[in-house]
Amino acid sequence: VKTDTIPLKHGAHRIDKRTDSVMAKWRGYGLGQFIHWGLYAIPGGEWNGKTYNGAAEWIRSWNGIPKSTYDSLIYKFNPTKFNPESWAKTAKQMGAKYVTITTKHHDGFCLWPSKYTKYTVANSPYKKDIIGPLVNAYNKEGIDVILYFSIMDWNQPGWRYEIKTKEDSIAFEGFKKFTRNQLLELLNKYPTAKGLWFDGTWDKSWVKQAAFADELEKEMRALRPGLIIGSRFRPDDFGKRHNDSNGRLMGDYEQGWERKIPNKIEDVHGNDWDCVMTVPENQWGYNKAWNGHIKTVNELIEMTAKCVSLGGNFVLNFGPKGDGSIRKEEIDLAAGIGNWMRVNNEAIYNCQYAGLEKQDWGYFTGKTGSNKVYMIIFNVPVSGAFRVKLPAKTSITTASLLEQPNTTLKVEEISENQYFIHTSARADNKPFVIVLDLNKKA
Ligand code: FHN
Repeated sequence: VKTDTIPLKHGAHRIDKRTDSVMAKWRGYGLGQFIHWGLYAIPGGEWNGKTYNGAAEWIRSWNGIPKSTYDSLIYKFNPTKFNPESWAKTAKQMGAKYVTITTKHHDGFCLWPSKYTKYTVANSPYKKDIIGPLVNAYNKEGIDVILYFSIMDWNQPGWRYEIKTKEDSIAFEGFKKFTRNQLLELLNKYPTAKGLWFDGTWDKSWVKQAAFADELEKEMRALRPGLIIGSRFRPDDFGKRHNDSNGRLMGDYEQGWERKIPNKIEDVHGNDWDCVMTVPENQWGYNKAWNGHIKTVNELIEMTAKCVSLGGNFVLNFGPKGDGSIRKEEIDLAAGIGNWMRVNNEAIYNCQYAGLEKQDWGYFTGKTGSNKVYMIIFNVPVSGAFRVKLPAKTSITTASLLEQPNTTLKVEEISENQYFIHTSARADNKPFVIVLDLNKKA
């Protein structure tokens, strides 16, 4: 048991994981969808014929673009092909159990008609709310919604990166009020949202707001009991983020796994976590160019399996186009992942770390309170035999393929608690799942 050595007024609120049903459901999602959509989708990484190689949603910060010119993209926001039902169907088809949607990214443009700024959909040619119809469409498909919200807001006059003068301080106090108003507005407007996914909280100005952020977090949780908030929201008394100065996680889950996945269970320190991943190297908003390596269906399934095997959720990002349609590459990936998920989702949904030693063929997942463990296979040994090591007093009752539950696979005990599972050669080159029924002797 860790003891806290540094007295904190605004440190972690809890020592262990949440045990309530909302969080248990979150833990069982396994696979999610992220959506980055906003004005940046209109230029799509290109400005006056020049390609911007950085992340498309950051194009406003590119020196070549006057800020006011970027901000006037609001007058071009008219996504005539936006169809929330078809977005939700794509996510459903992929097998996503939750979606995280950018209500406001760093540029400050709000996809809902916020009362607190003019920089919203309401003042675009489109005029209508985007978030409400999306929440309804996803909920209708049985998909939970988490609202992404960037604290950093390039459009707000009160936003500061650092507070250096009295004027900065006055401006930033106004900005804090605005932020609180917007967050309470979102929670009141979209009451079925399960949580908030914060971003843009790394600047010197915000990391000094421990008391304000702590109070606001408590207020939001009181308004929406069960609300899920990750570790990117508030700093502690000393400006530490994610983990407080005593090393305890601040928030319901670790939000540090962006475009990277832990390698072993020790890396996650017993926390809940999600991994958010882009399809190319680092593009969240729509970028026409999509340079470099584009992840394949099999890679993304492997990432999903790896995350679940280490107790996390895998969240795949989509960057819809400015007209509201989703690019073909993303539709195809969703379909490909979905084809696999339809057959094998038992090894992903409500699954966790199985407590077994990792082997070279892939990843173990398991369900709490079940005797079954799943071997998600990505590398087939030339011998066709898959090694399994079990803890003492545990043996294998049966082994079968998840896709063909009636076939029994040969289990060979090679030494105490070590086995080979034998399969016949496979015609395709797709990941597959072996189910082990274990016998745990008392
Ligand atoms: O700067 C953003 C980036 O554009 C994107 O939204 C990602 C998603 O996790 N978050 C920030 C970088 O951490």
